[in-house]
Amino acid sequence: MEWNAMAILEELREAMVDGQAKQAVAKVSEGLAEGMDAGTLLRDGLIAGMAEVGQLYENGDIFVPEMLVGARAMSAALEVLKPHLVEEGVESSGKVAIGTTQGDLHDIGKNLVAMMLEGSGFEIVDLGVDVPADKFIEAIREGASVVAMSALLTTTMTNMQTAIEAIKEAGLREQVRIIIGGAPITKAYADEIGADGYAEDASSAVRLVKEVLAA
Ligand code: B1M
Repeated sequence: MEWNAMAILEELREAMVDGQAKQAVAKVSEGLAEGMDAGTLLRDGLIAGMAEVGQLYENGDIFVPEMLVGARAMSAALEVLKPHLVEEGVESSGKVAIGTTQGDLHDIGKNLVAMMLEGSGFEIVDLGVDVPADKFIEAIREGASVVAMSALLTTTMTNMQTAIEAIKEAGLREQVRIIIGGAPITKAYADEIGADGYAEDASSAVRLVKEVLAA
């Protein structure tokens, strides 16, 4: 990789850690103007920077407010990247309702998954964060053929199971595919709670939605 591209990625990571939204937007724009790949800016700049923020928090070197400004910087930079991450002009291939599970306010990963799915031609119903089971149920009744749930906390991942049970009780389980993801989630957990699949990141989520719809 060229020196300038490496410097941009380093400055992007620093912008995440320092919570500098303007700097993050400027560096993403600069990278794109230099011809850098949107995936590289996302993976080696934004996501790497966010991982560093998480590590600093875990070590007690920063606290929630710093984590929040880091997240704001990432969201601002993602808006600039969005048109470059998504392929335009694809016909709708199905309706996906996506949301962060009840009690959980983390939405960056969920938004990224939604963006990539949208860019791959799926119609997205974004239910937001802290989504209770009945919101997912309502979305299925309104035609969602896939429900994608995200959780970032070990304390909220169990609400995925609660939602799946509620969907079963509502008699809707057979007509929807349910997939899950988020940092603490594993394939084993997806199997345990009766989800149809697990995706590790946003691009595998796109593959997974295609797979479960074809099954
Ligand atoms: Co929070 N937080 N946080 N936080 N936060 C984590 C998750 C944590 C791991 C930090 C740490 O301790 N190292 C820790 C959880 C520990 C645990 O449960 N094991 C934690 C904690 C403890 C908390 C609070 C409890 C802190 C407090 O208040 N004491 C609190 C909880 C609030 C709540 O939700 N009720 C809290 C709050 C916050 C902020 C609000 C400050 C902010 C979120 C802002 C926002 O999202 N708008 C925040 C942040 C930013 C983080 C970290 C630093 C970064 C998360 C992130 O955005 N990552 C995080 C540490 C970390 O992850 N390293 C941390 C980038 C994002 C692109 O990755 O979300 O993993 P990710 O998404 C990936 C994949 O997981 C996957 O694809 C995405 C793209 O590749 N994926 C899916 C995600 N969802 C998917 C759905 C799918 C498929 C794939 O559907 C099929």
